[in-house]
Amino acid sequence: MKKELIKIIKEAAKILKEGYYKNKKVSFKAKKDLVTKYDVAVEEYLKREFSKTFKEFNIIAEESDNSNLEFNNSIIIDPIDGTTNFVNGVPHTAISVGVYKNKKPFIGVVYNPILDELYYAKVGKGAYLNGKKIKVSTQKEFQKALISTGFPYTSGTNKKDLNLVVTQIKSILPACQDIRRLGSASLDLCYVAKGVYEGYYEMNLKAWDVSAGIIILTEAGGKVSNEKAEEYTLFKDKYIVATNGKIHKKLLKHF
Ligand code: LIP
Repeated sequence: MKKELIKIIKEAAKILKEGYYKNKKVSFKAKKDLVTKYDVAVEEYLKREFSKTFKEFNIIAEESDNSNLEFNNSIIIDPIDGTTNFVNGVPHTAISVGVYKNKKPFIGVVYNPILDELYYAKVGKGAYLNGKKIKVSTQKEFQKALISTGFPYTSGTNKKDLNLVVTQIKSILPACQDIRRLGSASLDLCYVAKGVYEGYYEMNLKAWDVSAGIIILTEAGGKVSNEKAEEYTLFKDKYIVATNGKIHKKLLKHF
């Protein structure tokens, strides 16, 4: 499956890359939630090619109506993760594709065509960046940990969510080395996987933001949970907490 999957993703990425360097008309799904014709075009291409090639999977995708689809043998697509970056010319934007068999993780691919970085992992086989094995960092000290987060779209309209974001930063920032906000959940997870960040957390993400990244991070030796230290469940949990494993408990104390 690997070869065909990557071939299709790299082909779709040409649409993303072309759009990245153009002036774009932006539509708003919600106050902070953007979409462009490129999100739709990348998604349509992936859906068409995946459904021809991988007939045993249904396809759950960000810009589609998924209401009649059951999550089981599924390919979960975010055509452009980091759309705000894509629109504004910040080169942290990626296609994210998570493949699940019987709801269980199978393969994750995250491809940033601007930086030409392809992250790939198959369960049990390790995680790779452009073909080279990646591993999480070995840092155990929270004070030396670089943590990443994201701000949910709901923070523009929902006071409670905005307050939660602020409360967590107030608690975590003095305790760690520093905090980053890259703007693409799938890449944030890959950055923990390759040892750049020690940890990452965010609320209100959708399954397509993280379906691939959690496979890549787990295969790189990391740990993923919800804020209560329970297994993270796609389509259900409010928070994702993802780390190198060594600082997991220390990060969870701040929730
Ligand atoms: C985005 C995430 C980002 C998060 C945004 C949004 P999109 O995904 O990757 O980390 O902060 O709220 O969910 O909408 O660009 O695919």
